[in-house]
Amino acid sequence: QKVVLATGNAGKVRELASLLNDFGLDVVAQTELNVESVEETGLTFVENAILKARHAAKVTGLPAIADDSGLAVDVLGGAPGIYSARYAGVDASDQQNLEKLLVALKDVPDDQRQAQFHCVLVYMRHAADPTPLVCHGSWPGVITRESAGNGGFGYDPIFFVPDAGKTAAELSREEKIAVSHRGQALKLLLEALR
Ligand code: ITT
Repeated sequence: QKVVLATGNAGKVRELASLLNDFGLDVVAQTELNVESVEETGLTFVENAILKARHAAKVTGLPAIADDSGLAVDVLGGAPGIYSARYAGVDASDQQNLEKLLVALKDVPDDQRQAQFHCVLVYMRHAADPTPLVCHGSWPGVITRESAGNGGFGYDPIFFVPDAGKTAAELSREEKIAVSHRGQALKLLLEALR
């Protein structure tokens, strides 16, 4: 079954595509099908994931999977949250977003730096699917004071995982997906699709 992966984020494609293929889907990234990114006007991860999946399904005529995700920092009241990709501006790089977060938390003591990653994965059979599959995963951690590690993407270098004793960017791809927000959402999605 051919499915479009409705994301322009190469980090998400790296973490999701091969596992979806192993499951038996024939995953094509939206960039390969010239699907443009859609404006994320929703106010929740769920709404934005549905917007992205619906758009890709409409343009390609294929079933679509979308990932909307972000980092919620407790002391910031859950920010940047759904705005994680645009935290330092509309065209901000991962590095700029991460640096802005370190500055925002500059005076926050070590015991108040808890955060959670969230990931919502949506599967839509077609653009008008009235019952999309919606799966959520979350992952707790602590925001560090400086970057460590080269793996992963986004905020991974400053997301310390207490159980692992290192940042998400210091985990291998396999180690990260086994415990991450995305890995948990993916597990639920594959169970629902089975
Ligand atoms: P698409 O909408 O095309 O999928 P995007 O990068 O715009 O790509 P989002 O709107 O879902 O995706 O934004 C996700 C943000 O959360 C982005 O800043 C990521 O860097 C960050 N993020 C999500 N999952 C992450 C992870 O596993 N590790 C580090 N950062 C992550």
